[in-house]
Amino acid sequence: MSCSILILNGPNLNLLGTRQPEVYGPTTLADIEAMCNAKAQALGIDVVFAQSNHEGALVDMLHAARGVHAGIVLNAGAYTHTSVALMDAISSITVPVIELHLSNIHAREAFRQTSYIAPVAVGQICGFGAAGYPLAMDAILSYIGEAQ
Ligand code: CA2
Repeated sequence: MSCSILILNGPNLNLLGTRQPEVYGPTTLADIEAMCNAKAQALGIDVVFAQSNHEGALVDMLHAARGVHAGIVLNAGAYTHTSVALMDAISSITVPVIELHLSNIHAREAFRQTSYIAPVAVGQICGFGAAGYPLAMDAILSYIGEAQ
């Protein structure tokens, strides 16, 4: 059976490329999805790309990943800095999660330097803009032993 990974995006990331390109870059989420699909095809793996502005919907998608996806790349957006619910959801599934951010959250406002995701993630990639997505795919595949 082919390996499948979930790439999950949180609030406001649907607006990427439309505002604040100096912070988040000019690339749209659709561009990033196409990049991830092309990489998955080249690697011979399956990828599901999703986005929601709703915390509970993100929790539901994390739960639904059990038994379906071998790993998850999660850009939880601003919920990174607030959501005990997402932290508990990651803790309650056995699917490994890589935390991802476009920007370097450690070089920004103090409130962005706290992550509820980091303590329950395998690791974190941030500060590389859209290029972080394929990097995070490599990271989760390496972690689960599917690196090619
Ligand atoms: O750097 C990241 O990837 C973030 O997860 C992006 C979140 C931010 O709250 C996190 O601290 C870091 C915000 C995403 C907002 O995306 C926008 C896209 C276009 C215009 C405005 C915001």
